[in-house]
Amino acid sequence: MREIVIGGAQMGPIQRTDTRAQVVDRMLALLDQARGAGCDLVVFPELALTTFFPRWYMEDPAEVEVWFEAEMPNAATQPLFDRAREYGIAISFGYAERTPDGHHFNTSILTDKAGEIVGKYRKVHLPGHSEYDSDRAFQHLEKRYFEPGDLGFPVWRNLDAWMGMCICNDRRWPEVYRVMGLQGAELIMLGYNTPSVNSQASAEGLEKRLYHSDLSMTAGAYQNASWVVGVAKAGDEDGHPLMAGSIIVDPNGFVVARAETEGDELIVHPCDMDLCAFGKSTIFDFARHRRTEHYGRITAQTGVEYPDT
Ligand code: ING
Repeated sequence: MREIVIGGAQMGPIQRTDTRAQVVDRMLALLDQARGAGCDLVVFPELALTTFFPRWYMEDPAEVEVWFEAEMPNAATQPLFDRAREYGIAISFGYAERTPDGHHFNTSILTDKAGEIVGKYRKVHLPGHSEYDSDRAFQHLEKRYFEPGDLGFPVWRNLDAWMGMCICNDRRWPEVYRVMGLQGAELIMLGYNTPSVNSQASAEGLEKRLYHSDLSMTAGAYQNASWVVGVAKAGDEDGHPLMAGSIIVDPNGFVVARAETEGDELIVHPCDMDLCAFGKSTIFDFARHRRTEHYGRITAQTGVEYPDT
């Protein structure tokens, strides 16, 4: 049995005026709680260090840059890496990355139990828009502030298991799980910042949004016989509600742990990586069952191309 006790460290709202130090203190408190719960790995949300700033329209590049980290670890986050190493807990968290050559990504990192970064992922699927949209009740400007990820969907060996990451909107795209599943992923971790209400003010309820979030992650888990951990940044950020709903999903697609609040909350589950073996050797034995000669459209096309009738 290759058991990894996984903690999903859901975070409540981060206000625009909150400092990195205030946020890291909250992450440290969740890490302390995780140690008490015997966690081996803790997953934090997308953009865990700041408010979800893509909701704000900014034109001045200097105003945008303050949301980004030029290096990782850095002074603000070093205490997190130090304590994770002290506890022997691997961590994953998301942040806004500015590269030395000036590129901007919505990024997440993964460490080993010694606090060393063993993996980095850059969000591929950027929802929303890049210019100010006056029709929206609030903006969603990830396409303005981030470039699409350029690292693909890598999988790493860590804690004696094959694991990968994605971020937020990525979780809605089946290709994301499958590309990692085709690398043997047994655990897929992700953070998200998902508004509770629709920016087009349609009557899309919170219940429907939570259902779609669950549906995306439970399907991805089942169809690739992998654990999936989805961790929210939730609550009211400067008047903009984000939904919670953090979950841990087993390789059969069952939700085995779920957050109950919209605040800082740790959910924990002992995840036996060997539970992936049955699905990977029967229904989803990719080598035995997939017929790739028929899948060409999935990478040949971006949008719909109707058949000639
Ligand atoms: N947020 C949202 C997400 O994919 C969204 C965007 C909200 C899409 C609601 C569809 C419905 O969860 C991010 N940050 O990707």
